Amino acid sequence: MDIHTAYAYAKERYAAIGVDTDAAIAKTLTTPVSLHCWQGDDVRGFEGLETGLTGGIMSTGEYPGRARTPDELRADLDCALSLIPGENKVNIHAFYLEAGKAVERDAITSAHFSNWADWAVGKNIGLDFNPTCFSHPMSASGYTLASADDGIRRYWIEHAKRCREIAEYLGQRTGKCCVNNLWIADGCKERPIDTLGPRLRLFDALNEIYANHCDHMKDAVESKLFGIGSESYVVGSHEFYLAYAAQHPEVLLTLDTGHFHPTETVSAKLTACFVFLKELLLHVSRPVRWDSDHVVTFDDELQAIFHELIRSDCLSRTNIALDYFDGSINRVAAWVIGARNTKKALLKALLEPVADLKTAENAGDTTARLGLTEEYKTFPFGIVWDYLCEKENMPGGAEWLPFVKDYEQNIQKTRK
Ligand code: RNT
Ligand code: ZN
Repeated sequence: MDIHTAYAYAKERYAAIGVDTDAAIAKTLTTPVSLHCWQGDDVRGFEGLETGLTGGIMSTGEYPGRARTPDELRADLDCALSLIPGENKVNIHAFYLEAGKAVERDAITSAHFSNWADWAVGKNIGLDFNPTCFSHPMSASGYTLASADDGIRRYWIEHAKRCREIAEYLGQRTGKCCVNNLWIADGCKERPIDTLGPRLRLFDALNEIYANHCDHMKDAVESKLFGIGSESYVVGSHEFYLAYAAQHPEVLLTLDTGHFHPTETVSAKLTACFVFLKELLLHVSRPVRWDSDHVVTFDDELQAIFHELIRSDCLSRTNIALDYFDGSINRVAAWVIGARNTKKALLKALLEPVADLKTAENAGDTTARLGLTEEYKTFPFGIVWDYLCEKENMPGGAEWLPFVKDYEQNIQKTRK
């Protein structure tokens, strides 16, 4: 059976429950998902420092073909983007600069990112940005923006200010608003005596960094429960940034799916945040027992997140970005798998007759609520996804895999 015949059937099944599959496809295609550049090189960046990855995060795996240069990384992103239907952005970190020489992080400028901007403009995609406050000698103490050392703190404040200027430049060049996300690893292996002081310093630093308004970028702050080496205390905790974002409406809160206690879920937090915050940034990731940053799979939590966003009509207030780093499989495939899964979860949530379910709920019909949501889970959603791919001239099903295998054979394996 060809995909058009199959789609006609699926469309009819969904129409019978009041769902417009064409509208769901259109919405999925126009909702951007931001691909994190750091999946392509195991979070190493292009500064050539000997520091290695620090900040309590870790990429594991020795799969061959890691991108070693900006051109290789962009070529890998080109390959991944050619296999991910719909609108996408690319998320870069400050240490992916191209300076041709060593530049201190408190001296970076938009000129160091003009190649990224040219590339994105050529592809008509948006860019997002992140200050890099780890993998650097000035972060070796475990503290950056919250450091008690004036020299260290000022260094990172200047870095963060420059990152906002770069994000503004990227937003201007691409014509698409650039989300500038701040995550710092500041924290401690053992419980400090003074846990308030660092938080007061971080609060002051943020107020200084965010003092002026920018038109083409928006800021976000990302909390964390713990990292390797910050098991007992993290300055930028969830409570800290939730309160900060509530008090500073221009600053978005970032929710990373790996940054909470293993029994807490981001899906359960979304609507509580939306009561107080106008926008969120999501770091879609997958924690396995800890903040392990595994490739995003089509699991219950991913689906629950998108159901929450659609059922509460908060999708337009959500910026969607991916955040994981797996060096144990083909790194281009890691992007493709995670991004396609994220878009599938969005599509599936859009294929639910939300208004009818709310009617049943409001009428107190909890039997129908459970019975119907369970039945809708096995509606022919896969056919709608395959049709979406076909419509966009993209491989449906697992047909993307041979493209990645070819790319691996011809390009990535030649990297020694
Ligand atoms: C780390 C945070 C952060 C990083 C990136 C590289 O725990 O999730 O978002 O993954 O900045
Ligand atoms: Zn994150």
